[in-house]
Amino acid sequence: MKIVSAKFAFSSGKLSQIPGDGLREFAFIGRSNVGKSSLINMLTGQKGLAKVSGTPGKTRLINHFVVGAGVSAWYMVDLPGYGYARASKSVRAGFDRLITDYVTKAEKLWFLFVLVDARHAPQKIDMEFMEMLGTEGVPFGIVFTKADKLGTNALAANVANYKQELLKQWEELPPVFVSSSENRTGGEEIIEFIENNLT
Ligand SMILES: Nc1nc2c(ncn2[C@@H]2O[C@H](COP(=O)(O)OP(=O)(O)O)[C@@H](O)[C@H]2O)c(=O)[nH]1
Ligand SMILES: [Mg+2]
Repeated sequence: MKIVSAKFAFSSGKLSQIPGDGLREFAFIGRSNVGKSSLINMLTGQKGLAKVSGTPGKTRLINHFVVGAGVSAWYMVDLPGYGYARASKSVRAGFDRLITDYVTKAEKLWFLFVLVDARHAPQKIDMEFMEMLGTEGVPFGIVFTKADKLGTNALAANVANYKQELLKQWEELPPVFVSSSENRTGGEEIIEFIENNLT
């Protein structure tokens, strides 16, 4: 399946600004610069849909993009990056209020893709974030981004190592995807996964 139509719908600075129109939301999150906007652009086949930026973490908005039309439409949601400035300790696990509000309270959040850079060993902040998702019962998967930056063997080794680390904390592995926006790979599996979760 290919996404045939995707367009910007609205930006929200607060959870209450998100209109409750009943469409399912598939959201993307990760550290700033992990390649979130690039992935959204690749998935939708629109280069300029989400802004790809060299100066991360400036806007703290949730951006909704509507995919398709009518009853089968759904939202692709671009969440602000985490980890560029830790929020106050009072906020759950130290994550930004907008992010925790969205992931814990958005009624139509159907699935959350957590992006991690394929080159790195598991980072504390990502582990903490996934732990919070587990505690809150948010369904999520992991997307290893920038796969083009590694050779085949190094990529496989990193992904295997990451899974091993996860299994120290989790009984079961979440769905795992590997992508490169540079080489335009891995998108089909993500879209197919979403498709399978629409009905
Ligand atoms: N080599 C490579 N670079 C990427 C890839 N995805 C994103 N980038 C680069 O990483 C930087 C941050 O990307 P962006 O999509 O803005 O990340 P975001 O902050 O998570 O939205 C940009 O310079 C992108 O060109 C990828 O798959 N491969
Ligand atoms: Mg971005």
